[in-house]
Amino acid sequence: MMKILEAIYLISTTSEAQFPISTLPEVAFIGRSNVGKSSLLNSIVSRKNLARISSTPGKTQQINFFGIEQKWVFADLPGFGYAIISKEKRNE
Ligand SMILES: Nc1nc2c(ncn2[C@@H]2O[C@H](COP(=O)(O)OP(=O)(O)O)[C@@H](O)[C@H]2O)c(=O)[nH]1
Ligand SMILES: [Mg+2]
Repeated sequence: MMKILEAIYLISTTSEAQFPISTLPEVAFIGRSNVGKSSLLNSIVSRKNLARISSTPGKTQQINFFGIEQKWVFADLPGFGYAIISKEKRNE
């Protein structure tokens, strides 16, 4: 497998206006809370804690964007499911 050499944190946001503007292919990591989305992202880029992982569901509450070798954008999404957070926050 190809080794990814550069992975940089771009922004965390829930506002579409702040999403990175790019024509690069974007990979979204989506799925239920706590299934290992962030761990998978870290594993792909060989970094332990680029995307924050947690044993508590619902820790990721924004979309976290990462630039990968100026070739791709990875988007780590909050899980849907059983996070204990306010309704307002969830709707965001
Ligand atoms: N046993 C096991 N645990 C994992 C695996 N991947 C992630 N985890 C654990 O599952 C929990 C949730 O992982 P995380 O990547 O934060 O999930 P996310 O909420 O989908 O982003 C953490 O405690 C991880 O250490 C795996 O492949 N096997
Ligand atoms: Mg996560």
